[in-house]
Amino acid sequence: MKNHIDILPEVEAAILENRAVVALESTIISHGMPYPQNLDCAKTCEALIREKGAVPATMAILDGRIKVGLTDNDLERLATEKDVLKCSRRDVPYAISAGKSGAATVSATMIMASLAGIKFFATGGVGGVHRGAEDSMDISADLTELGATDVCVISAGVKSILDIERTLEFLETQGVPVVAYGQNEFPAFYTQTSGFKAPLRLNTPAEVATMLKAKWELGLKGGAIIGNPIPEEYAMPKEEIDSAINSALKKATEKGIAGKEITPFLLSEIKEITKGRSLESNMQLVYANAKLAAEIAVAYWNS
Ligand code: PSU
Ligand code: MN
Repeated sequence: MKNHIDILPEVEAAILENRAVVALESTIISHGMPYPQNLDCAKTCEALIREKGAVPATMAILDGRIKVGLTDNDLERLATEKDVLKCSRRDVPYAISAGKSGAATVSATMIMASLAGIKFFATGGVGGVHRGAEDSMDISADLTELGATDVCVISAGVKSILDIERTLEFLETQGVPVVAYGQNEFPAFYTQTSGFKAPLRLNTPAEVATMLKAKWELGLKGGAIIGNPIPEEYAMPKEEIDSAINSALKKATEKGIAGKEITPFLLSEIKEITKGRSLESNMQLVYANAKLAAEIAVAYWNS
């Protein structure tokens, strides 16, 4: 395995000593946010995780090597270079064989975390079942990864660019515990609520850690999603975000955008339409998730 993977010494030491480590993804850096906010967000997440007593490990592929934990210079490359691939599970082997650089989506980050022995991962939003998936069959590889790989993902829920109801159904089929943190409804990324009740509600990091311990002690493969609602002061007004999402979806259809391009396209359109307000919300919800992920990881490794 070490043929293809470099683990930062600080991260490796924490893993070997059973100390809390939190994985972070890099698609959000290379394809989810513009420069320089992307770099600022990546560095701030790492700092917040450290403040909570855990070690951050941002994941990516650089020049054909999987990197578990990135240096500031690596983060800068991912934030600025133009030819960074967006890598989900299927794209990882090619990026390695061709010596390319690739940003890791949720699915690829889960794989890299699992290879290194990391169990907790903070992101903004996971991919899901796209609206219209009954025709396009566009279902994110993140969802099947959650069914297969033992990593808990702390996110702000599922954006309403996606079909939230079908995403929750698909996760049930995959056997993935879906948790709303501290409320009954599953959160919808830019807003605290989605209109859909989550199958499960947990209220403390210790409750989440204990549930995962039970799952993995039983040998039940796969991850879990913790839906952490965006802090109220940064949530977007529902009408504003719904209208931005609908305009963005319409434009994507008109331009024939599909496949792996669609999520980055929609995020960038929504940011333009909301004059940057969605980007501020996006950054703040990622910070909240980084902090909660560190609290859960600390609770898990201290119990
Ligand atoms: N949602 C966001 N920002 C992102 C993504 C999702 O708000 O950057 C990224 C994540 O890396 C996620 C990926 O894993 O998009 C899903 O892409 P797709 O829809 O192509 O599966
Ligand atoms: Mn897709």
